[in-house]
Amino acid sequence: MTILIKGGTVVNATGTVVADVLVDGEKIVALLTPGTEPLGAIAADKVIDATGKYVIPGGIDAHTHMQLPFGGTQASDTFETGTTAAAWGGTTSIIDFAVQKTGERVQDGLAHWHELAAGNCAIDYGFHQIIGGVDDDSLKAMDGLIDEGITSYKLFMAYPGVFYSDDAQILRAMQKARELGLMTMMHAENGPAIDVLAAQLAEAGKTGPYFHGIARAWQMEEEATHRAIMLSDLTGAPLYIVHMSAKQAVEQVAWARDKGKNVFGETCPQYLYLSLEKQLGARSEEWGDFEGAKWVCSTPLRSEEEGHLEAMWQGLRTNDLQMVSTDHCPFCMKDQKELGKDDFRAIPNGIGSIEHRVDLLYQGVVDGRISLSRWVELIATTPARMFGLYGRKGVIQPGADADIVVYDPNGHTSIGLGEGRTHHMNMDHSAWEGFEIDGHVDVTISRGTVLVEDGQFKGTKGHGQFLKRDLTQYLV
Ligand code: DUC
Ligand code: ZN
Ligand code: ZN
Repeated sequence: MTILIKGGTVVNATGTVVADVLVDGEKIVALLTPGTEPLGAIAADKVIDATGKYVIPGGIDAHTHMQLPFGGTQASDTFETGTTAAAWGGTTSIIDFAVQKTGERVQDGLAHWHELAAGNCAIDYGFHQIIGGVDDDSLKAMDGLIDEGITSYKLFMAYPGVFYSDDAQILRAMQKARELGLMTMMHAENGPAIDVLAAQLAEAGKTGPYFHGIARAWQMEEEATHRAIMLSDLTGAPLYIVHMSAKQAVEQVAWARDKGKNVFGETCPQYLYLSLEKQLGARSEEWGDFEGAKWVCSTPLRSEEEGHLEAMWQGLRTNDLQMVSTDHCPFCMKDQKELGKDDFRAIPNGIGSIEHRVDLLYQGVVDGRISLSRWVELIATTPARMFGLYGRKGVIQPGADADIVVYDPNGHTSIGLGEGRTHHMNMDHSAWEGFEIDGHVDVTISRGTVLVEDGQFKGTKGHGQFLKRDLTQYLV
C-alpha cells in the first residue's frame, strides 16, 4: 500500500518545508518537491490532500498509566480504549509504566503488563518499568531490562507504603542505572512529609479536594527535586523528573542543567492550563465542593496567582523543560473519585488527557507561546530521542515509520462531553470540558495504516506493536 500526502507543510523539530510525503508499506520513503511526480508517486494507492495543513510526526506520549491499580481502584482506560483515544488525538505511540508492586517480582509485574497490552493496542506502545520495591532481587532484575527493550525505569519519592523508595533505595537503584545506561525517571515529591500535612488537614476537618493541593505544597516538590538531582549527581545516573508543576522545582532543574548536570524535566498539559484556584477549588450543582476531585492528581495543580503555570510555559520555551507528556491516569467520578468524598486522601490521583495533548500544545503555538517546530519537538521528537525511539519515530524523514498526523490549523476542536461534544477516553467527565482549540487532527496514520480520517476511527485494537527501545540519546 502506498500513500501520497500532497501539498502539506511538513513540520519537523528542525524546521518546516512544503513537500509531498510518500509512504510505502509501513515506512516513509520520500519527501518530494510538490508537483514532481517521480516513480510510483502518480500511482499511489491513496492520495491525501494536505494543502494548507501541517504534516507532523505522530505524537509520542511518554507517560501513561493504562489500567494502573491505584487508590483502591484502577485507571479506567484499558490499553484498547486509551490507545484508541490517543489515535483520535494524533498520538501514535505511548510509553506506559509496567508496575512492580512492592513485594512482587519485577519480571512478574512486567509479564503482567505485556498480557494487558498485547493484542489490545491501536497504536505502538513501549514500557518504562516502575520499581516499587528496591531490594537485592529487583536490582538484579534491572540487569535484564535492556534486553527486554525497556531502557528507563521509575522511582517514587512519594506514596509511602505503596511505590515509595527512600534515599538509600534511590541511591542503590541509580548506581545500578548508571552501570547499565538506564534513564532514571523520578516522581519527585517528599511523600512522608506530605502525608503528615495531609493528616493534619484532615484532622482539622479540611477534607475537600482543594486541600489535596495544599498538602502537596510546592516546597515538597522543590525539596525532592533537589534531593533527586544530588543523588543523580553523586551516582552519575541521568535523571528525568516527571510531571513537574512547581516553578521552584523547575528552577532546581534549570540550576542543575546550568551546572552541566544530566537532568531533564517533563511537564503536562494540566500544569500549563489548569490551576489550584479554578479547578481544585471548583463547585458544581452536581458535585458541590467535590467537583474539584476531577482534578486531583500528583503532583497537584498549582496556584496561577503564584506564577507556576507561567513558569511551565517559560520552561518549555527556554528548554529548562524538554517534554510534555500527559501522565494519563483517568478515573471516573462515579465509583472511583467518589471513594474520596469524605476525605481527599482517598481520591484516586489522576487526570485523563491522552486525547488532547497534541491539540492543547498546538494552542500554545496559536497563543504565541511556542513555535511550530518547538510544538513538534515537545510532543514527538524529544520523547523519541529521550526514550530510544528516534529515527523510527519522532521525525518525518525517509526511513522513519510512517507515523504521521495531518493537522488542520484552520480546523477547530471543541473538547468535552457537553452538547455536541464527545471524547473517546473511558471517563464519565472531561477535565478539559469547554476548552476550544484553534486546530484539528484530521488524519492519523500509524506505520502506514490510516487510523483516523473523515471523523471516523478506522484502526483496530491489535494494530499496535510493542516497541523495544534503544538507550536514551542523552546518555554521556
Ligand atoms: N500521579 C497521578 O496523578 N496519578 C498516578 C500516579 C501519579 O504519580
Ligand atoms: Zn508520578
Ligand atoms: Zn505518572
